[in-house]
Amino acid sequence: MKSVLRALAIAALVVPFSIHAADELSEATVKKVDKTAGLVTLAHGPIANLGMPPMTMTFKAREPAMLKKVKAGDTVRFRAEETGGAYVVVRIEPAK
Ligand SMILES: [Cu+2]
Repeated sequence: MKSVLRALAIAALVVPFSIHAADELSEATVKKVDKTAGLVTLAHGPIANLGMPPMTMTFKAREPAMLKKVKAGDTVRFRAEETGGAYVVVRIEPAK
């Protein structure tokens, strides 16, 4: 019984954090867009949800059509997730 209460207490703490983390966006400057291959190279700031420090790297877009609204030189906000060992951009938008 004690362990059940403990599990519930942990869930109560973790769930709101997870909901917030799912919305978290990182910032980047677009270096290169390859719409055909569905790849985008970003000079990105820290990515908290992946524990990744700032760097320049190439991501796969979840859908190549996502890349129509961004171009090299743009400042963007994006969400990347690790899927099957690859880093995939699941959301990307020009920063306002
Ligand atoms: Cu990176």
